[in-house]
Amino acid sequence: MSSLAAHSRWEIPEIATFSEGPGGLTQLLITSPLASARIFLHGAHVAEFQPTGEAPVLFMSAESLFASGKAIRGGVPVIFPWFGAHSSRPELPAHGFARTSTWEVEALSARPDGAVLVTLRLDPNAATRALWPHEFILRHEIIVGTALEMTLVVENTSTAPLVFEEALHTYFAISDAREIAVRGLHGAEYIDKTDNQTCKREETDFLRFTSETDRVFLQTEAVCTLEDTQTGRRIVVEKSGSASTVVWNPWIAKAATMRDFGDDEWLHMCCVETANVATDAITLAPGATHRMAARLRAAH
Ligand code: TA6
Repeated sequence: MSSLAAHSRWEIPEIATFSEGPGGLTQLLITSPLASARIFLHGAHVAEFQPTGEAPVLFMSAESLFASGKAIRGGVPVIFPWFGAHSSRPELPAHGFARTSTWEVEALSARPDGAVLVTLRLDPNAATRALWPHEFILRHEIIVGTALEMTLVVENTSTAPLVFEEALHTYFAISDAREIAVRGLHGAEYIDKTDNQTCKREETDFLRFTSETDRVFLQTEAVCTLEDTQTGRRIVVEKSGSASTVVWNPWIAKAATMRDFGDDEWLHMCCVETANVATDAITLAPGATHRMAARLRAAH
């Protein structure tokens, strides 16, 4: 049975429909009175989110690949079970396997208020076990409404503790990276990945981009706000179950090395990622479940 035929039973006419997207990837298109969204089963990847009457909230590279086994450059990559390069096996795919796996639909419904709820699920398979020999169930619960709510739910179905890193690696659409600031991280300790992983403390509440920026903030539950001084738009990022926030902009030189990213696209994006990484990695007891959630909304 084709992937589309297998999913047609979930469809909500005129609100939530499955179709073949770029690269033949199965996509769920949501058009509710509150917002529109595009979600790929590939990586349980929210690629687009646009509240009604607002500009798109998420950035998507015009050069992104859409292909089996390849990461999508933009939207919200789901990072699990490790962040960045694998700690002991550098040959393994960066940021783990969740974002390049095909997830299954477990639930899809519309709420009376017009929000659409979808749960995507990833179970272990030969490919995941070859990379990471552990048993788990991973769910991505997504609510598309005036805000975008994403919850990564990890269930430890094994008889041993599960240790993992995770992130909702959100790419935000902005007018000009030189004209925006990220508020909320004043005083937070971070690892500066552009300065030999040096540990520093954020001195300002108005983090601006003036060069390549790659900061892993630890032990912070802060609400972050992206302030676009050009458009006056603010995007608020609330979170729960997350002790880390990663802030990234590749800037000019790194952008030029990225094949799936336009040379000038660094101007129009920044990542503020809801995560549990490094010393904030999660150790989950057998049979236990962990939830990490991010809630994104545009505010004026
Ligand atoms: O979250 C920031 C980061 O870890 C950067 O170091 C950069 O590697 C970025 O993720 C993108 O990683 P990717 O594997 O998607 O190219």
